[in-house]
Amino acid sequence: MTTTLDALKTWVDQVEAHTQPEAVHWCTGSDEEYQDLVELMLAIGTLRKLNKKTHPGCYLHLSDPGDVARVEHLTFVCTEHEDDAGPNNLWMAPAKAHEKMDALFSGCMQGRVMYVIPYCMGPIDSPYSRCGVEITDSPYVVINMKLMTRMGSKALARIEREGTFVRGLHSTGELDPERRFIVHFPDELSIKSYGSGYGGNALLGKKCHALRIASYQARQEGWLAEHMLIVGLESPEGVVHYIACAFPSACGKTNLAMLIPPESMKGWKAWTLGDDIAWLHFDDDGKMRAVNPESGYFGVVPGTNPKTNKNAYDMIMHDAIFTNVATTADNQPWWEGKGDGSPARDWQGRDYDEANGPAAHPNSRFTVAATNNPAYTNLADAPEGVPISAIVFGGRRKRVAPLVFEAKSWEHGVLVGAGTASETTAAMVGDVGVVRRDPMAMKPFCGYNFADYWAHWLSLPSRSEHLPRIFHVNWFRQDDEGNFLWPGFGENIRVLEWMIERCEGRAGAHETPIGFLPHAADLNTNGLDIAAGTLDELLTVDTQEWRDEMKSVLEYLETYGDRLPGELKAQQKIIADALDEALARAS
Ligand code: OXD
Ligand code: MN
Repeated sequence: MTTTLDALKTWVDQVEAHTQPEAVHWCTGSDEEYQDLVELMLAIGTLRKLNKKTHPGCYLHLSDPGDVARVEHLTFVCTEHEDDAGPNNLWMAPAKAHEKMDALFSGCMQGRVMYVIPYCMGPIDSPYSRCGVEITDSPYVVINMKLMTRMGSKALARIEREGTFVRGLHSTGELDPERRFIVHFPDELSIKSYGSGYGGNALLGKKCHALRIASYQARQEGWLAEHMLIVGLESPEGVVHYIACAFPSACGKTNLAMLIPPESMKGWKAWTLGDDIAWLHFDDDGKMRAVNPESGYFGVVPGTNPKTNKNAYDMIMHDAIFTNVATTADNQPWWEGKGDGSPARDWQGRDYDEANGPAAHPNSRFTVAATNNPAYTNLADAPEGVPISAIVFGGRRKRVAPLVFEAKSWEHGVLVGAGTASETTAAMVGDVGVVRRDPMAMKPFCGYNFADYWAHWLSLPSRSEHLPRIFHVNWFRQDDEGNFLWPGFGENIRVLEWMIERCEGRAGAHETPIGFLPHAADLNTNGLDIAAGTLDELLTVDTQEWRDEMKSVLEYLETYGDRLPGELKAQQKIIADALDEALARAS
């Protein structure tokens, strides 16, 4: 197989000449191709079959122990001017970056097969979708891309029709952290990634294309590429609202996207459209519509059990790839928080020994096609996407942020998004549990200067008169003893129900300096076992704490210097002044 598109053919030929693979394989995306690659990987030992009876079609991949997460400190955005990448990105001049990467790629595929993967991010026939081609020497990447994206012949046909595509070049190289870089050239719509086989670094359609490159493109074209799940909530009356939520990595996006309403919320249904990325476009009527560019999930495994996320638990019982989980004596996958069985071998393939730490890596992952999900809806493949009623920001905060509040306006909502903060998790290399600002949950993923990104968000009212309402949630508030105050998981639908009713103009709320909060009575707590005092605590905002938060947000925003949109500072001042007034009244 090859292509009729000269630009693609020329690029593939150049890469072949430069990396010198033993063979070139154009991926068709067929099931047979997937199976052949699985067999190849089983034969060379980079994939292991899991228990066929309990987990048919499931495989385990154990990665290099030094290659288990995204590497933000080795990820670069290479714009001509450093300021265009902004303080939120590491920057390298494009010419220097190409030179550095080309040296690494030189001859790196000798003795390996070079796979050419045409893929389409988004429904194959949607005007909102964008295509790319990833060249890689990793069969693991190919089989993951098969589950995660619409890849192969159909994508190639679209690329040949359109003539444009994002170029992603990847090699696992030597897996040497000293020779590992993930670099993006947004102006050229290209990505070069070397030295890592880990998902976010190697499956280039995901973070590299669908967020970093796409966010840059989206600004030019007037849409948004966001780190958001998309969930549809159907009320007992059959009305469906779609909500897009941005939470930082490993803060429960997958769980919320797949939530199962509790028994006591009779008649409610939830549909998963996406668990990680949303592309938000405007239709001809100015309505915001979302498509999920992906067609599968690359989710964090630990903590997944029938109580936390039954749909996920069920969907990974078959036809799933596990990366860096442990295994039981009878070769079933095992992880901390599975709630069943015990580990015999850990994620490095060693006999399990508690002294070596967790049996499954805290950032161990599953890869599955979206259609495995019992809450899959074929609207996930609808070219026109789904209309978005509400946008939700949130983070993992032990204190400060209440369970939920609604922004007073779009502009205020942009400030709320820009001020999002979370305690760090195992999804990225570095210390766990440190509070960091993660605006719109895009800190690791925005492909250009955050100041310009916020200006783009702030410009949207000029494109649409029907922008969604913006909310902020915090499922993770704790009491002084470190207990979570809110039960979370399926019960989160109660908070989403309040949002939906706000969108429909039905739910009560009271105005506070930080936004609109529900009274305890505005939340549907029928059948929920929660003490009145706990609910009050969840909905309490400590004025002084939020004043300090606003000061810290301002300090953060000011690191963006002159490019920071004045509107954002004006919004911060409105909130800070209102809090000062409340403090003065109280004293
Ligand atoms: C992810 C992440 O893998 O955000 O989705 O780290
Ligand atoms: Mn993510």
